[in-house]
Amino acid sequence: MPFGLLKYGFSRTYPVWRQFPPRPDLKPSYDVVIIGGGGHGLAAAYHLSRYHGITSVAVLDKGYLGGGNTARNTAIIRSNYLTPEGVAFYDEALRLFQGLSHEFDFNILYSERGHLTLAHTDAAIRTSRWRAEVNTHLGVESRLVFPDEIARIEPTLDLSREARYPVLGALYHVPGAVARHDAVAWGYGIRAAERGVELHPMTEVTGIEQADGRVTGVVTDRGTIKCGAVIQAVAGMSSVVAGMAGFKLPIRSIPLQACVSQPLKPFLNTIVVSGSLHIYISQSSRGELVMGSASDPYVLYSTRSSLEFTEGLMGHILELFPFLGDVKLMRQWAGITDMTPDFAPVMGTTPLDGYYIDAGWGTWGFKATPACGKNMAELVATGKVPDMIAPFTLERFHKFRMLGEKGAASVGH
Ligand code: FAD
Ligand code: PYC
Repeated sequence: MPFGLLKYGFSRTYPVWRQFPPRPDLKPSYDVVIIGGGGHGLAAAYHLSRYHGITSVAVLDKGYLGGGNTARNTAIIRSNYLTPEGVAFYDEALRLFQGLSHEFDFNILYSERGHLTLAHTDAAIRTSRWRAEVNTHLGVESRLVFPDEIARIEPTLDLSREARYPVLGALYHVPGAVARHDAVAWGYGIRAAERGVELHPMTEVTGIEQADGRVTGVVTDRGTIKCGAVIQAVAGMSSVVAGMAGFKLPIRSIPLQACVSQPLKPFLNTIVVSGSLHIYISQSSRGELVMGSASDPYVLYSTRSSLEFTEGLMGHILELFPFLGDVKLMRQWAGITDMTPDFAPVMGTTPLDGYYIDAGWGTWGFKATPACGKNMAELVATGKVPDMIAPFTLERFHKFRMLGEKGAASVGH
């Protein structure tokens, strides 16, 4: 046993390992204030400080850092989207994810598994083929596979013709991956703080100050601070905070639930999704099955869990993996997801000068974290909208330039 562990075991007082530096007092002003200390807000702060030399930055979060949807997601990373704009953006994110442990010198447990979207109907085969072709055209490794090959990729999946919904084929996305979601927030936060960014958990933004059409400051429950620019990155609360800044978002906020089982010996190779059964499952590096299904069928600002969710989900999980009947469920939770009408995010400028939006991440924003942080920081630092995120502008809803990404949402959201 390592000596340090023994000493820790016999210690009367346990020193707490702090991921982040202690919260400082708020200064009267900053160049940039970031509202929301989830993965997105922290990634933007990191990119501002590391790649643009902007270190007068305060990240404000009403709770603890990384405690929102960053802590609640099922950590799926993929770029097998449907629209060319979506594929290019999520592929940039996936490539950044691949290098993130190295970038941080901190292990985010990035694990490439492959991602199988099962098709149980002719319509689902058609969408899979469409996605495979768009992906291949843009250099993303996705292809249509059929039961013989699926059996080799995922041998424990029930592929019998007698199943209630037999599997006809699947979209196989080789680079599909998972990562430790908390570690992503820790990595960005720690490395940003080392460069001078201030991290302010338990600091709620309650108002936005403006003059002559430009943002001038934010009101918080710890006082008012002035700033030159604001990035809003408050997944689940985007409409509420945008309302403080005086504009509306085309967003409905809907709970999404997930759960994990007791740990099992590794048996699941890939991330398995069924768009028709509306379920998905992967196995964490601790052996737990991480599972989820469709969004709750109502708009709600509450993170309660429901029995309807687990009953519906487990019924379908057992159709795909009947041998899991005796496995125990350990934990269940929910997050609030900000859904846009076209299932694509909103990134860019807003009607308020100097106030930038990073929203509409619904059920799909964890995988976007590195590319979102990079591009939002570039936007703030240069004042120019990077080409990569130009299609995701808020204006698209007024100009009828929707992106139509629903076919690539993993399940019915
Ligand atoms: P968050 O991590 O939610 O951070 C926003 C922060 O803003 C919060 O910490 C909150 O406290 C803070 N905040 C809110 N209001 C205020 C205020 N007034 N003042 C100060 N701070 C405020 N995406 C994927 O890509 N893959 C997945 O597998 C996946 N699975 C999911 C499963 C579930 C159950 C859920 C709920 C979501 C899932 N998502 C997934 C979506 C993903 O979790 C989110 O899109 C992503 O985490 C958003 O990151 P964020 O940093 O923008 O938000
Ligand atoms: O975007 O892949 C995804 C996803 C899976 C579950 C929730 N979101």
